[in-house]
Amino acid sequence: MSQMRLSLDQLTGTNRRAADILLGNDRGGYTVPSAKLYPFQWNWDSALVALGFSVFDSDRAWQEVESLLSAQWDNGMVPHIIFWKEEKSYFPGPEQWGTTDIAKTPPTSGITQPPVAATVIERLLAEDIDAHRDRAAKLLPKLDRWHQWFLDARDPDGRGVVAIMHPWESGRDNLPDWDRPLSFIDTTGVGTYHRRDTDIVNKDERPKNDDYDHYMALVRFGRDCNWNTDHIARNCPFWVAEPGMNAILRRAERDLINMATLLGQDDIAARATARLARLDAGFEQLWSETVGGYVTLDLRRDEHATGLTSGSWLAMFAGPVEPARATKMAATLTYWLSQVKHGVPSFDPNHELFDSIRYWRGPVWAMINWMIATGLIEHGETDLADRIRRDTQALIDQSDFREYFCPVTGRGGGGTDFSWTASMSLYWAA
Ligand code: 2M8
Repeated sequence: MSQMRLSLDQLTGTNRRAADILLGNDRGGYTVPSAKLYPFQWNWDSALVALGFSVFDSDRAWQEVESLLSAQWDNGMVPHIIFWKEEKSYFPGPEQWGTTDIAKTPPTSGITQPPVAATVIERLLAEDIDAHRDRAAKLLPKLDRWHQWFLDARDPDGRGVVAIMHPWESGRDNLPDWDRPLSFIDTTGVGTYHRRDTDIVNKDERPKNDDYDHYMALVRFGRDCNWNTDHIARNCPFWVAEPGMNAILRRAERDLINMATLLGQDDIAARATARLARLDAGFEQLWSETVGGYVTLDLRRDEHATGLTSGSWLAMFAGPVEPARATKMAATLTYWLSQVKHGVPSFDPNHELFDSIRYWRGPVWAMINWMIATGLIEHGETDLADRIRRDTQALIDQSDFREYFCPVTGRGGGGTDFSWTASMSLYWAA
């Protein structure tokens, strides 16, 4: 569809079906990622879904980001899940997060997710600056506070990279990068609980029970300190900086600067510029000469991960990568794509921990593909970007709008009628 503006009635075939998925997952001002598996509003899903809505209903696209940012905490954090309605089919729910005193109404989780919202809002604004100026102007201060929260809460020592305190914060839940940092966490106190996800989808496509024990230990850690960001930064047993989150934040700061400059919000532009300088410089710490790319850094141990992930390519989405490195990255990515039928796998297909169907340990995700392709185009790698776009649509054509896809066979995995897959098809890939 590639960003043409049409009315719903003008959409046909795959595009109409994608739009119908978004409308079917619309709960009135916010969209759930997938009706059964994820029945609430998720942070980066929502932002990315707004792009799909923007193809046929610009007002609804703005509502999506407005409802997301309306859940911002007083400290600036925009939570990763907003529990608008009571719904028992998802675990962990509001009781486990224990944020009712902090989040007010409705309850939310206690962590955040990659802040792709600014990048999305910049695109919504660019469609018609005069028409959308007032709506955007109201959101910029919220984005500014959220981005500032990242530096204050997740980089209090000023290293120039922001940490995640939970794998869920990265959005890439069971990436092999977390295995070693998680292995140091004591899970003896987590007790028994009932996972709901494996009631709905095949357990081979989900994180393992041992992963969930670690996830729950970290939720308990956050809840026990009432999500106190100082305590978390000093004591959380999981504290890693990863290229996906840091790249998306750097991109978000660039897009926030563009919008603030355009709308005359000079103080926001100045603050974002200062933050960006710190983040751009700090990102260098994620470069591993041994691995040959940007990798996760365990900040508690000052130790790089041993594999490249789909987040590594997001360095090109973040901003300019020096030509020699960009060329090397494009060559490695080309090699990855020669190893699988469809790209981009979420983890190095040659690494021993690659698992083609288990969630974030190998499968292809449409919205990551969009971000990677966007960065590639900005570095002149248009053929590679086009291959990724075509792969994305081929996967959807073969396996429908699934949560993610096996890079080897093209088989779909996880949830069905998935919002961000539909959004990416409609906005970009079809
Ligand atoms: C997945 O994560 C949630 C926890 O946040 C889960 O598995 O329960 C991830 O793919 C995440 O990136 C995504 O935002 C969420 C909803 O689609 O599902």
